[in-house]
Amino acid sequence: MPPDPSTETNMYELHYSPGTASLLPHMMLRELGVPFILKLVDREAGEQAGADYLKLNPHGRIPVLVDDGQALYETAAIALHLADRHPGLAPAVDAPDRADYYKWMVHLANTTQAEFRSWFYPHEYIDDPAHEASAKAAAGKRMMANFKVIAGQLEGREWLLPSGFSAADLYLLMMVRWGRTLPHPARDLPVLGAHAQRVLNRTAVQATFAAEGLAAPFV
Ligand SMILES: N[C@@H](CCC(=O)N[C@@H](CS)C(=O)NCC(=O)O)C(=O)O
Repeated sequence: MPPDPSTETNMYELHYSPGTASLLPHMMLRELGVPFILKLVDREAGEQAGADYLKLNPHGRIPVLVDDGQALYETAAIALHLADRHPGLAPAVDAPDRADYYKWMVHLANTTQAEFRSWFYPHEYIDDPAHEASAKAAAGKRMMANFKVIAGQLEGREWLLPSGFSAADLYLLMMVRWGRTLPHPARDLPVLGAHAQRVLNRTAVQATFAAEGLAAPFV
């Protein structure tokens, strides 16, 4: 549980919406055990496009992390920042795994998560609405191919990095969770299903899902 806000100063403020990309920084904050406040962005009411939220993120997207008055957006940037500020979720800068850690964080952000934008919001990628179903189908195929490659890389390992659990595993869980909506759900690749379960077994992850009111099946 986050500490009592009334007793803390300079606390992180995470602007979130349940199950969205804010899930990664939310899980990280709980894993790291640092104080934070959650601020719900009401997507039903379009709050992410409202004047107040646009002051935090002019792109109108979730999440935003406010750190000591500075608003930071982009999920991966927030994740890298938190992992740098607090030990426990990333290899040290000079550790052998550090380059691999960058690779995973950037791949999951720049390819896997970015592809999901085209799966969940296909209309943004086409001019003619008649092509929406086709754009979505193509996105689904790219996603499933991406997950197959990731599963191959994870084969025989407990976590993405040889040195152990990291923020990249939390990122992958969020991707596999979103991938439950694909024609072939990501969790059905046995390596990914087993990895997701290992991450879901973590106390901080369970606390995050409970706090966001996310119901089973989680992936
Ligand atoms: N690249 C951005 C993408 C964030 C993003 O697409 N967030 C979605 C929720 S998962 C969102 O805010 N959707 C609402 C909208 O686009 O209006 C990031 O990683 O922070």
